[in-house]
Amino acid sequence: MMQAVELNLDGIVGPTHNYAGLAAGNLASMRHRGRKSYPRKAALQGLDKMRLLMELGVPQGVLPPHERPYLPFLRALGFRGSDQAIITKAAKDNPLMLANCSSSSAMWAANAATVSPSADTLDRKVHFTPANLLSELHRSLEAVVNTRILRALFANTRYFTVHDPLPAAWALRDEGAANHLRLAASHGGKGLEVFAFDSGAPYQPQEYLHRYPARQSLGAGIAVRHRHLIRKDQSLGLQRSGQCIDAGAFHADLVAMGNLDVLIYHQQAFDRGSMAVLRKACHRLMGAPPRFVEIIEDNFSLTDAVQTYFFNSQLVTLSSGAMALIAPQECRSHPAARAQIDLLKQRQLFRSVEFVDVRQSMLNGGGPACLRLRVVLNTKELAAMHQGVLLTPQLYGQLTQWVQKHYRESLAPADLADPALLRESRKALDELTTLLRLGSIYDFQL
Ligand code: SUG
Repeated sequence: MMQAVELNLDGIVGPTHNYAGLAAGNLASMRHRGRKSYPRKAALQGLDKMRLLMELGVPQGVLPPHERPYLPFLRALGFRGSDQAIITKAAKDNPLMLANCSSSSAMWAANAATVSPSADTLDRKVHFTPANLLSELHRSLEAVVNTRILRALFANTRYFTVHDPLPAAWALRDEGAANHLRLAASHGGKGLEVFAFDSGAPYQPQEYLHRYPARQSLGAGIAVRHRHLIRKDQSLGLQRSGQCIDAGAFHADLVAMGNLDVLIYHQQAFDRGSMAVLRKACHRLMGAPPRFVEIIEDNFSLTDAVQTYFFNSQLVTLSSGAMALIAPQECRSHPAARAQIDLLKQRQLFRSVEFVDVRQSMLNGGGPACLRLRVVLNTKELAAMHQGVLLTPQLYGQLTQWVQKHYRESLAPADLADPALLRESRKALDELTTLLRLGSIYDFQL
């Protein structure tokens, strides 16, 4: 068995970070609609979290933001003329569509793709399926560029396969790693890949049963398992409860967190029968009982979970082998969340706790774990990927300077109508691709 590590790739917050309230079923996004945003602060908060991980010895990398506003989308809707004319016209005639193509939502990298490490796949390659993100219009625009970026980062076909996103069909709607868990005795060992899904029957649109959209289909998990060549005994589907969706937990990573043999989940997160099957399957695969912790509603309610994003903490393995919990600062001052953290620490599920301030992202419903894509890589694979995105103290310094130079301090919803924002963003992103040695990845560069 090869030594492997978990690389965390965080999405850099984009220059157009704003609160347009676009995500149905995401309570924070809906609640903060129309608020003034602080793109510079948001990007620096994200970079500081990455630096913390790097300093803790966890391999850390970055994913570049996407080009926003995304003019190819507005052109596809029939807008004609110069870029400037299109933005002015869209702001007047269809501000909702302008908002949709101006969101910086690609920052939530946990939704960028589903990743299967080589220890789980029959051809021993690392497989990626970029998510089609079909449930929310603004997010569906990310799939094409995510595919391009992942292909630039993981270009070596000897080690990596970056698939196309699943066909853009409702029955195959896919939100990536936010609904994917991997349990294993070690990163390099065989893992059990768990595909959480929201609807009931395989290809039936049962989302109408819920108040909010059910964003992950069962069909997506089945297809990803097949295309990633995951061994039969190494995968499992896990149905999420409708209660979660209605309480505003729109992804599995808002009600469960896992790392290696540890899984901490809310009592109402999943179907009970499936949890028993999962526990057995883990035990069989690892040869020892996994460490599962169920947090019961009476001690910590689903409402608390959605309010604090406790389950959206990052549970990571440090170089010492011990685990650390990277929790949103909102948990520090919340008595019930704090009590859970103290209890779990006492039970030695992790050795240390770090609270991070990602408030700007949280106001749009994205906590620490939403901002990162986990990629388990062995030594050879890590060396074979594009090195320019791996965070070093030097790159951290360059990126903070780059943000200071290009990002606006604040953005009000009306500012999306300003064509200068497009010019500023393109200039920033163009410089970023040079900084990260990425070549041309944006439409405006092609
Ligand atoms: O898809 N918010 C994101 C938050 C994603 C959180 N990710 C995970 N749980 N892994 C979403 O709901 C709000 C965007 C806006 O209005 O611009 C938004 O898209």
